[in-house]
Amino acid sequence: MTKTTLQLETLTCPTCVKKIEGLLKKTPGVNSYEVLFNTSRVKAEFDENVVSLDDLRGRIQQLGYEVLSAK
Ligand SMILES: [Cu+2]
Repeated sequence: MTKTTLQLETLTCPTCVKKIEGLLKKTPGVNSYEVLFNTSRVKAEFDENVVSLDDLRGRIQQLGYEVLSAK
């Protein structure tokens, strides 16, 4: 299991959090996740054999949120 923290562009309302949570929930390989509204960060634990960090970034960006950095 791999852990990552993604820094997103500033989330402007709680609906953004719900949308991102919904996306992560249905993404195969994502074991657990937390979307932090105050810091606009996503913490996730995922299985690299199923989904890559690039894939996660891409999915969030496709949803309409810029991913500024990932570590
Ligand atoms: Cu919003």
